[in-house]
Amino acid sequence: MIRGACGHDCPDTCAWVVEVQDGRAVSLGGDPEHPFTRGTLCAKVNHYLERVYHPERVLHPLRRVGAKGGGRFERVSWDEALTDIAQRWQAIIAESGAEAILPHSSAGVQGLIQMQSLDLRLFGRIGASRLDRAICGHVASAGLKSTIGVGSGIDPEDIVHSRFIVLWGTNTIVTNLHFWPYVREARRRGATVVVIDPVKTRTAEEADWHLPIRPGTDAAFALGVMHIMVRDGLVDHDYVTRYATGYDALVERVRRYPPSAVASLTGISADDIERFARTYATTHPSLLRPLIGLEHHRNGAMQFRTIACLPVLSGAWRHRGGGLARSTHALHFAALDMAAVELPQHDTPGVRTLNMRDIGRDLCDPDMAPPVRALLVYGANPAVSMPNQSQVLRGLARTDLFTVVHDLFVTDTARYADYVLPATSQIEHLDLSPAWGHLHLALNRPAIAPQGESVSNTELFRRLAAALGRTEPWLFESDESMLRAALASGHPWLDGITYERLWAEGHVRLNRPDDWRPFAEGGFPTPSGKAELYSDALAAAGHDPLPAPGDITSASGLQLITGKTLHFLNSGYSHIDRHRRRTGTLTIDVHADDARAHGVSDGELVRVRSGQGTLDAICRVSDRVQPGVVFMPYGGLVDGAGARHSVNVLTAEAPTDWGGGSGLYSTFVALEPAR
Ligand SMILES: Nc1nc2c(c(=O)[nH]1)N[C@H]1C(S)=C(S)[C@@H](COP(=O)(O)OP(=O)(O)OC[C@H]3O[C@@H](n4cnc5c(=O)[nH]c(N)nc54)[C@H](O)[C@@H]3O)O[C@H]1N2
Ligand SMILES: Nc1nc2c(c(=O)[nH]1)N[C@H]1C(S)=C(S)[C@@H](COP(=O)(O)OP(=O)(O)OC[C@H]3O[C@@H](n4cnc5c(=O)[nH]c(N)nc54)[C@H](O)[C@@H]3O)O[C@H]1N2
Ligand SMILES: [Mo]
Repeated sequence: MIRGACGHDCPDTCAWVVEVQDGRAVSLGGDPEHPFTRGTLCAKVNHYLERVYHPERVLHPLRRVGAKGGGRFERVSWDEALTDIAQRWQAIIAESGAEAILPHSSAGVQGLIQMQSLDLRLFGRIGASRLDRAICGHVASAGLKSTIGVGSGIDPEDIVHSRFIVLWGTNTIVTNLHFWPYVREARRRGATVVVIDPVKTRTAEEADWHLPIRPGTDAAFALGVMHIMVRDGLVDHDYVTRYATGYDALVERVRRYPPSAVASLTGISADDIERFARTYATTHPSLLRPLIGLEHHRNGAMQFRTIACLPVLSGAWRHRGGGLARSTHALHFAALDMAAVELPQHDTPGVRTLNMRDIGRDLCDPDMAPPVRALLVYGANPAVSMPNQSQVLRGLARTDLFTVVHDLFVTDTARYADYVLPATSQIEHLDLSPAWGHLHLALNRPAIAPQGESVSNTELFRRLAAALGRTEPWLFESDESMLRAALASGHPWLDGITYERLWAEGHVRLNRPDDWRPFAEGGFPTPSGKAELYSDALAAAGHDPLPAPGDITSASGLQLITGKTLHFLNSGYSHIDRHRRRTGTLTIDVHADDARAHGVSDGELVRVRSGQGTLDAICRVSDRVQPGVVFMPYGGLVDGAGARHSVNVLTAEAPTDWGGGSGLYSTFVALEPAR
């Protein structure tokens, strides 16, 4: 039995145990001793070994034969591949400078060193373009930071102490399944669970109260709630006076948002806004639990900034289980010594940063100086996951672009690669697994040898460094040595949590104090040290210094939400038959009124048209969506015409207000019968 942890981009970071016989993994199951995993995995990872031993897995370096996008490759040796890659890169560096090389990576493998260590060192050293990995979480963090100084909050496990829980733009049962038992436990102890989501998700169906809000209007809703709290004397003035700045200015601002006005913005009735505000402000502990849904809007950061004012006004932070609970990543990374892992002191200064969201635009920009001439994609599948898919594919199809993809499968992106290099699965490499949904730190031990000629991300970068003729010893540091360095931070939350202990026990919870209430007595890590209801920093950056509805996109058409699905992990698993069969052809959920207005009916193939592109999908007339909103599953799916398409054909780069993200859900579409 070998202990490890799931490496997928998911808040749960489950711990697992792998049984190996004769070098082959024969079973993989949830670790019953892990408090969060509780011995169960999920619809995807229950079949992880099918992924490991999948016949379509890339096991050797491949070189393209035929046209880009055709997906035809021949096997080559590692030596051939590395020699050619190094020569091509060196020629590009000589002609255009190292910024012409763009590494594009995401959280495809979510672990400490496989996600960001030797890659950052190598590319920082040679001065390649830097990547702003801002598609997920950055906007939420940036928005929350403007108000409370952090993007995290309380330990999510403390939700069991809460009595009023708001799952705000998160589909817990689908995307954060292992958190649901905690929600249920809180409910058993008497908590009310509210879901605020434009879509009646599985989570919304399970809630005590579902508020089907109009997309992108959550900040307006929060302003309405604060209006009532101020009006009815439901503000914790003692807390606000001691620990917040800008209250008087906020009071002026929220006067403009009486329930009637907010009702017409949000689609939530004035009565429901009144009831929510009263219950929220008078029930303690009360907890807001947002994840990502709110950030994929043009006004994403302002949405987070504004809802973060609620627990300040209510004083919810005083109570155990009160306040706000979002990603715990920042808590893990604050404890671990990341500088020792990334060695930023060796970075080439003054190098440009390109936002991952703009990959299509950047690859197609003839005026970019220097142009992107080489692309290395690892732990990401931008052909599916980034906005404006048609433009991304046009960029990837450029014959003068040299593309290398490191992955376990020939992904939609890899089909355009000059070289595809084989990556190890999570049971074949070593890593430390900080989680963004809880405070348990796990060590992922390799259970089997790398399959075929696959290599881990860290080994790939050691090989690339050697092929490029680099000799700095820190470009070749071993995995174990980097993990030990990260653990040796001296941070009190890591006291007694050693490599040896993790090796033996598999996972340990960070030493957060018992009854940890980070902001019970203020201490917000903002410039002023207080919760900033008015923000000078935002004013200086040219934003509204006060909470506001933000730019509520109101184009004509139906607003398209493209959310996560049960059987896929972003684009992952979409090529595996078991999962593909479950989800099948691309669908679009449409309210009956909209179906009638657009002349489309249930089960019919419809053409979905946005400003960016067109896609065919099967119409599902459904009361899961409200009038004016449609829902399509995100992932690599087969469209109505049998072609593989991403819903990102329909989305635009649409930069968020701040935080560098993309308003993926600020997309508007029209429908018509496809034939
Ligand atoms: N099964 C599965 N689990 C996953 C993933 C997966 O692909 N599959 N992906 C993982 C990743 S990368 C992430 S980031 C997390 C994301 O986890 P979540 O944030 O829970 O997931 P999303 O689907 O991005 O959005 C959540 C909800 O926000 C709602 N929403 C959209 N716009 C608005 C709005 O304006 N206001 C409100 N109130 N709600 C809105 C959507 O309808 C959706 O139900 O899930 C992770 N877990
Ligand atoms: N329309 C729409 N678009 C979205 C979203 C949405 O809700 N709607 N969600 C956004 C969000 S929140 C996110 S996080 C992004 C996700 O965007 P991506 O991260 O680009 O998407 P994934 O499909 O998770 O791609 C990860 C890839 O990493 C590979 N991989 C796994 N392990 C390893 C490894 O050890 N090494 C290497 N080299 N590769 C590995 C997997 O096989 C997979 O192909 O998508 C964003 N795009
Ligand atoms: Mo994400």
